[in-house]
Amino acid sequence: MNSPAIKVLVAGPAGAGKTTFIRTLSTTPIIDTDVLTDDSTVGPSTTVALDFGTLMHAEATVHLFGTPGQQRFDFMWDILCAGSIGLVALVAGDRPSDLVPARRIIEHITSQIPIPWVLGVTRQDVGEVWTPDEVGMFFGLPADRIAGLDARDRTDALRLLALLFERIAMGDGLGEEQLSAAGDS
Ligand SMILES: Nc1nc2c(ncn2[C@@H]2O[C@H](COP(=O)(O)OP(=O)(O)OP(=O)(O)O)[C@@H](O)[C@H]2O)c(=O)[nH]1
Ligand SMILES: [Mg+2]
Repeated sequence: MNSPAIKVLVAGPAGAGKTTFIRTLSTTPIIDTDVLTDDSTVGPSTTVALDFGTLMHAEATVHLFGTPGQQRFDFMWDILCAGSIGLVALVAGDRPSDLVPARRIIEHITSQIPIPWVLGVTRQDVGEVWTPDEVGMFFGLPADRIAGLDARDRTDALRLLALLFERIAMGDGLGEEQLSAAGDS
């Protein structure tokens, strides 16, 4: 018998590391829809539709769906969030200007589907970055819902995913109300 599949969404601003995170975690070749870009704020490539990867967690197959970060593809967020049981939101720790857009994306998704979510602060391996604690303060998030990571590092990525599974196991239905309580700066 096939193991049950669960769907986890990975979202965040362009260049946050979503495709990288899925590539790092997936034990099957990922499907990505990246195209080359010369937009220096993003990366060498940007996702135009979705990313898809899989891994096993406990007895379940986890389907990781990555969203495009660019606002012009935001119609994909609603399509991709259907049926998800949790959200990994990512934001680059060296891009403080992405914090507000990241919050908007989380609000958008959790208002469509009130799923548990955790936040990963990527690029912890580069020099000047905001720490998870600092970003946690901005979002009003407790330490057990946020982690710093290098999205290319499997141990880091698994640690963040484990935080999400803890929230899911706790039956968290938390969402936008928690965010909106977190100071609307
Ligand atoms: N050093 C470092 N580089 C990272 C990290 N995460 C992602 N990158 C790099 O940052 C660039 C952008 O990463 P992507 O995974 O494509 O970002 P994305 O969130 O999928 O971006 P969009 O598809 O445009 O929304 C790539 O060159 C990655 O290798 C990280 O934690 N550390
Ligand atoms: Mg991408």
